[in-house]
Amino acid sequence: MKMKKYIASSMATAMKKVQADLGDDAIIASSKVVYSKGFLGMFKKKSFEVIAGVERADRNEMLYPSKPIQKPIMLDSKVPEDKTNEIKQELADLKKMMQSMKHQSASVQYPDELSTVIEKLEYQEIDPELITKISDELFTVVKNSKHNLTEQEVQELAKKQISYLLKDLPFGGISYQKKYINILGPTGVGKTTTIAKMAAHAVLKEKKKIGFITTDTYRIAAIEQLKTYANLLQAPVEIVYSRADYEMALLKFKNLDLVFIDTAGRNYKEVKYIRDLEQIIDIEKNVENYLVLSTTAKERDMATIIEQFLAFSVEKLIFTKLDETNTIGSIVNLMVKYKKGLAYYTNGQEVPEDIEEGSVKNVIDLLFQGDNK
Ligand SMILES: Nc1nc2c(ncn2[C@@H]2O[C@H](COP(=O)(O)OP(=O)(O)O)[C@@H](O)[C@H]2O)c(=O)[nH]1
Ligand SMILES: [Mg+2]
Repeated sequence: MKMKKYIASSMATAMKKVQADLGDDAIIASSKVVYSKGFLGMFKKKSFEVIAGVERADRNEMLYPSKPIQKPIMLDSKVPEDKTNEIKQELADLKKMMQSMKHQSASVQYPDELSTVIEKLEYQEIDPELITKISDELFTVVKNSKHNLTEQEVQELAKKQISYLLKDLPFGGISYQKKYINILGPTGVGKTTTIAKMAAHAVLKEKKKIGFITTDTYRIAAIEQLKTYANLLQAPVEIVYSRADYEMALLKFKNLDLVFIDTAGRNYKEVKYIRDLEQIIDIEKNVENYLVLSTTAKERDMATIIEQFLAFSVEKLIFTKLDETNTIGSIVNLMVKYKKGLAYYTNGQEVPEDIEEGSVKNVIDLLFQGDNK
């Protein structure tokens, strides 16, 4: 069977093309949404691609099919019995796909200048509910505007909407009001590297006398890594295996301005252990807790981690590895959902330079990056 590709701006148009070209006996081999590359991944165009063909008694084609055909859906009514279940499954899948596209196709009704902005937010994987909220607001403004708004003007309005969502959350790094900086988060997200960046700033810019405590004693390499950074900054390190060690460390560091605590939240038990340790120092008065998350993780998994650490008074999050991803909607989604602020984001492995303090402006610039360049 010869297969042909049909591309159109909507699935319905693609199907019409197939029907006009091949008639009612057409077999759909596959259908999908495709995105054109666009500039810096921002100005992508969405289209629908359908691969279809008609059954012909072409022996060579049957023996040497040009392409493998994935479970075809028959459009004619003469369907063999044993295919019924398969088709039912296909239809269920198709229904699911149509449902997931419902929101997207709704945005097609919006004027072009609005759709482009909405597509950018979709590309960044901003929560569909938030997008609906933002686009409804924008649509009202566009509709009631006396003159036709440019895409740039609509985008500025979208930025204002997002600023509004973030307006009550805390932003920015260490306050230097509290002595202990407790860095929480799962292994591998970049806690130790981020601590080194924060600590370097505290020493070099703020001229603070600092020390490090690590409770991450699981891997020798992790201890050595912290020691290396501490040596560079000529700061002491205490390795804590027990509650007694911990109390001793606090005592040793009584004359320091700032103490960074590197933890290892590997599982629930460990979280409890750190929580127990935290009881020793006066939590409310002396500790700033930061939870570190990697933007390369799935949003659902990041949410689970935030929930795991809800017992701690974490006000602000730190997002790492922005250099390894193009989509940062999860930062906005999680901040809004859990009402957490943004202390820092990091964008590379270089210590101390690859770190920025969080601000509403920074988040918005990251979301719309690629514009104005
Ligand atoms: N690309 C990239 N890598 C990072 C960043 N921050 C940390 N890393 C790397 O992630 C790995 C784990 O970092 P580490 O600080 O040991 O994580 P920890 O286990 O949470 O303490 C190391 O290879 C770091 O160099 C970042 O912002 N971008
Ligand atoms: Mg570490």
